[in-house]
Amino acid sequence: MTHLEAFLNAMQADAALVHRPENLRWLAGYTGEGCLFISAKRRVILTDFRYLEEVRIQAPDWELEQVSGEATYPALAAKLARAEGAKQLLVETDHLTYDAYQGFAKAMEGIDLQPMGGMPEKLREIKDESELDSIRRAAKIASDAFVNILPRIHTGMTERQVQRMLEFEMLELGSEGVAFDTIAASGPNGALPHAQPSDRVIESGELLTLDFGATVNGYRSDMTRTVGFGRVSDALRAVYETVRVAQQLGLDAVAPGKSCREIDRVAREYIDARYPNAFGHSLGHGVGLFIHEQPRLSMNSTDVLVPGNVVTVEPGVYIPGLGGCRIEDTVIVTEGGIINTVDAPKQLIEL
Ligand SMILES: [Mn+2]
Repeated sequence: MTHLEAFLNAMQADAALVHRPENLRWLAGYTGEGCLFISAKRRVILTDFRYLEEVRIQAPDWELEQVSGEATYPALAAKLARAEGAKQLLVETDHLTYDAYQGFAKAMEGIDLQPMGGMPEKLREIKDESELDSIRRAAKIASDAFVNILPRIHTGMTERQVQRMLEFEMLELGSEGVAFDTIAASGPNGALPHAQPSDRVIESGELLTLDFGATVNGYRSDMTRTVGFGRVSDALRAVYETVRVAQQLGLDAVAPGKSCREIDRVAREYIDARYPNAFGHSLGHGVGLFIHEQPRLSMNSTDVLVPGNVVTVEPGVYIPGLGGCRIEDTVIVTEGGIINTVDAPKQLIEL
């Protein structure tokens, strides 16, 4: 079944208007601007002059409606909805701005605009072979980039210098761009789970947490490694070892049919017993066209893993004043277990 067929099967309305760029790519293979109008009979890309050629090349099976002058997005979408006799139209209310929504609502008086809800997100949870291939290629680029720069990073460099080196290496290896803002957090900055790289100079005895990913065909990868510099203290070494074991426990727990909450619990209990209140985020998340997708490995998830899911396993320990450590892999759930897309080393490296 194609993504579009799955979408039509799940669509509880006469028609839908899709705006998220990632969903345009997922449904139509189209990477330009604009939106999609989808009904049982019509599949239409609405866009402007700049993208007409992209539509013809990337989505030859789709009809095209050109936005221009009076023919605005709301006017064209309303024309299509009325021509189809649509009574309800799904829209991404969690993506459209208030003003954009008002524009469509005004043009479509008499048509019931309804939230699309989590429908496309739910469908995107299960990746097909071509999506998995892109994610694996992105993960390999990131892993290789990390291994390649290890001999070149050293004390005296700033976090931002390491960030630039890592990102440049991923681009050199074929990444379309970074999957998200790279995190490079050294010393006490490691206690901030989402620290922004700064001009702080890395010193001997410190840990450096690198959280980064590459992008291939719009699909992202996600990995984190923490490395040491010089001789790392016993306190930091113990933090590292706790996270490493917790991450392995989490990986070992991932399998089809397993509850996401249970997987989170296994890693969390191990850390909580040693460092109470030091692991405050969830264990992992889905990865795909978005860096954060469903399903989530978290305390309040009700999801159960199925083959085709792609999730991260990323426990961490964060101790204000001392520092922190996180280790993360992205794994594919298969019929028989998992495929780990990340193959970079996980023992404590002291540079
Ligand atoms: Mn992550």
